[in-house]
Amino acid sequence: MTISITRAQQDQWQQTGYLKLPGFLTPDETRNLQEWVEEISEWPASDDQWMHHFEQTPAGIRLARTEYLLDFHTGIRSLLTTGKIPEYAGSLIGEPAVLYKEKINYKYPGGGGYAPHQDAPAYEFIHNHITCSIAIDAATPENGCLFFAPDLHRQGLLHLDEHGCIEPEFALTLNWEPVPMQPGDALFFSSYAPHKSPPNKTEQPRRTLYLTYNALAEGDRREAYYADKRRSLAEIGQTSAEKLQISKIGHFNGKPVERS
Ligand SMILES: O=C(O)CCC(=O)C(=O)O
Repeated sequence: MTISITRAQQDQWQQTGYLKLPGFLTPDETRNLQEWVEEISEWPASDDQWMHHFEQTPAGIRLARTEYLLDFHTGIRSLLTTGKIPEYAGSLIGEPAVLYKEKINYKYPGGGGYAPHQDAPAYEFIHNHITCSIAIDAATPENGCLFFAPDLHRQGLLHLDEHGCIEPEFALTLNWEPVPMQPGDALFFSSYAPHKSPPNKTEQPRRTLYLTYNALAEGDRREAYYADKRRSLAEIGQTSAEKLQISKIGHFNGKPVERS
């Protein structure tokens, strides 16, 4: 299959740094993905296979994120590494793309939001990368959909704070636009596109799949990325109890799990 991006889609991508494609997955593909995410969310915690990250919500300890899924789910592996998702990613990058990382953010009721940030500082092994997010549940401003500040993705890294996020004062000056999604919609965005999301203030989950691809010319760096991330989180986890660290940048505003 060869993907062709329309002129209008290219223009929007170039102009804003993100591109929403409604109905990107078929209803069958969407249903399959919803079932797979349900299955994955029931996997037990593991130290050396998939990576579950938990947060404290008003309803108790809930999953905030699961990542490193590829080797443990054949359906997910095929969806992420063959067909339209990597093809679209390659078309937008402008050359063949390879998966760099994959994660599900669950954002269950009461789940934390994300401070204004660009993804690029968290992805140290590559330069040319984009993310495809796919809605598992409807995403709205109330349950924590993404907000973007358009037209800034060609400016490299913006003013960053000590957590690797966009300086809060500077973030307040930006023009943030919500990007609501329906299940099966895709949203591609540049790793330099400033984005943020509020907490989930509703009683329903807002689960989203995030897939990051890099130009194959930069190599397949996924295993190196995850080895480094596991090492780094193990070190941080031992020294910080105040901030819940689920990434190499401190963008997640979820509450650390309260241990009794
Ligand atoms: O899932 C969200 O609400 C935001 C996710 C995000 O920006 C990230 O994981 O870097």
